[in-house]
Amino acid sequence: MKIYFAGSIRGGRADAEIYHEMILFLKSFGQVLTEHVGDTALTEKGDDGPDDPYIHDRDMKWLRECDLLIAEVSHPSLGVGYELGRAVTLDKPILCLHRPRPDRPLSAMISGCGKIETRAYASVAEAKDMIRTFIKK
Ligand code: 6K6
Repeated sequence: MKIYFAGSIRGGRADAEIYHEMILFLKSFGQVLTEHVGDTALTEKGDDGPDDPYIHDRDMKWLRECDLLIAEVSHPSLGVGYELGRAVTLDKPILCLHRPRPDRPLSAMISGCGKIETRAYASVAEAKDMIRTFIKK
């Protein structure tokens, strides 16, 4: 199974450790195409890698190839929102995980999308249960 994990990069890396834990867990189900998203050494500023058109085209290829997309959306990211929209168009199964915050409600374009399964979690252990249930469906 090919899994596309989406999480904030240039949007900010405050949740990088959580992405890392989720990706480690996802690897027990299959191949995570976007393992770099959970690299805790990666900062929002680091731009010493490939150029942006390369990143976009490679990630879109992976998005087309994947069997499902799991996104952690507590920390808002334009790139993750873009990936979600594209994945909806590609008819991919999508699970969006977030830690609810009263001062920062999830975008209605995510929570209101019938093709995106959105789940609120409090702990990574709880998120892992949600991931397991989603993948086994
Ligand atoms: C590292 C630091 C800054 O830029 C980089 C290299 N960039 C990326 N490499 C791989 N995937 C990326 C990169 N930038 C964005 N993405 C994709 O968009 C990932 O799959 C993430 O899920 C999402 C993050 O978007 P932003 O807008 O937060 O960067």
